[in-house]
Amino acid sequence: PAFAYAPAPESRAVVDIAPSYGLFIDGEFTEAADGKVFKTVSPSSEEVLSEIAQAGEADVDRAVQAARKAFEKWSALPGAERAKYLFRIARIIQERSRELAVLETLDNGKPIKETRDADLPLVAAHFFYYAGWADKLDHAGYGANPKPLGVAGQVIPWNFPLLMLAWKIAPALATGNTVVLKPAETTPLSALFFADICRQAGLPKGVVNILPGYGDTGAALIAHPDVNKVAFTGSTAVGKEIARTVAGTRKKLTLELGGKGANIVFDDAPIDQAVEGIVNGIFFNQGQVCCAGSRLLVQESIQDELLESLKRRLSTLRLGDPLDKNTDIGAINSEEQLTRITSLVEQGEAEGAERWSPACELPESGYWFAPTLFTNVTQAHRIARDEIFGPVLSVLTFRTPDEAVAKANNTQYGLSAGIWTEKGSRILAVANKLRAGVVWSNTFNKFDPTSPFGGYKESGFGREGGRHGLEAYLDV
Ligand code: TXE
Repeated sequence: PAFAYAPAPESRAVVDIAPSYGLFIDGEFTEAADGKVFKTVSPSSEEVLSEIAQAGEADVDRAVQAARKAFEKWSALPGAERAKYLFRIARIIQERSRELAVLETLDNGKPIKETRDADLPLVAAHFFYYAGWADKLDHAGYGANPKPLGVAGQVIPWNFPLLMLAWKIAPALATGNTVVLKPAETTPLSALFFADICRQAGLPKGVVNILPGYGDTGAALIAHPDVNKVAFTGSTAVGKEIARTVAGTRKKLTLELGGKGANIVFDDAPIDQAVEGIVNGIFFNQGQVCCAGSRLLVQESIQDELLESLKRRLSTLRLGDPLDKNTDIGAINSEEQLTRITSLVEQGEAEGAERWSPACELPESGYWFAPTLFTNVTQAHRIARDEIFGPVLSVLTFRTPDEAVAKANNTQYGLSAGIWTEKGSRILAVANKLRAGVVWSNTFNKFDPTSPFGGYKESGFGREGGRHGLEAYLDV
């Protein structure tokens, strides 16, 4: 059975976390104008990691002015010069990746296996990839000499703190924009370490500014009149609020919001491979993934066999100390998120779905949720409609490919989907009918900087990654 591990203090020593951090404005760490601070805690132990300066309106203004000033010179640099800085940043990220992986695991709660093997390599890859574009913008398909927009105001969530930063900052800098970024309140540390990396790379002052804070800091940033471009990843509710604020201004906007991805398993799928994909699809990062495969659509004839294999596999998952290399399931990022997950799961039970979890001992301190499977789910159930953003899988069945497509598309969201079948023709036929920004076949949760990512419907608009990711930061 899954069980809790003892802490692994030796890896904790890899990273030196200061007792307090300032805001990063114009190349310097500084206190907030009003002196406000907040604490960031480790969700796996509830240990206070550090005290962080909390940016208010005056700080937002200072940071935007710094970015505006820096824009003049930064945007005028030849692309090849901007590329040098981005390559340098990418290499420092690689050099410091052990430290950054431990830091991210401490602040976010996700397993070190993931930060080490997924988050950090992808963060570096995004900087390398966009560094490569900086001197080739004339060849990006937008005509000669496309222009940067100016100051980008970027607000990111806590589920992939450093990776979301990379998705936002790398294309912005490559195209000649400058940045003011607000990390999520529960995970400010890796963004502040990134600020240090910018200094180490000799990035000109003001090109990147980091403003930790809560939602009001983010709201002040996107409303600032000198911000030219707003990029947001987070909840659909806040995304809509931001769209309202930006409406009627000349700011460009991209939104990457929630999802309710369907993982569709046909009766000819390789079952063992599908089970691994299903587990990865919903338990990677404790299911706190916008493109998670949170709905399993299984063809009725193989339901029993698949569920039996899936339950057997879930019983081998190890939940516990995220710094332990063998841990599969780490902590939920915050008490609020744990409450949200718990409440939706309770509603699932109240609505009549059948709940199952493997035998699992949860650590006493920290925020934890056992891997959970719901069967007897109908499309009307809230657990089949709402984004849970936790390690909770809702299982539905279908009989025909058309029914699978109809059910997969029966959602307000449209971010991701997966198809499991040995038939290539079916992959193409089904994928073309799915209203989702990314469709994986016989795999799930695979990311690559060369590939655009983004949503249909209430999952947002605009694309990040790939050549398309440049477009969001250019006047073409
Ligand atoms: O998101 P918020 P929360 C979904 C997921 C989760 C739910 C709530 O379903 O359960 O959202 O998570 C900043 N103006 N996703 O409450 O509030 C905030 O400080 C400007 C999916 O954490 O949207 C943080 O930096 N900014 C998502 C960021 O927005 C504001 C990832 C995200 O927080 C703001 C996260 C405002 N008015 C949650 N209010 C995904 N697409 O991956 C808050 N913020």
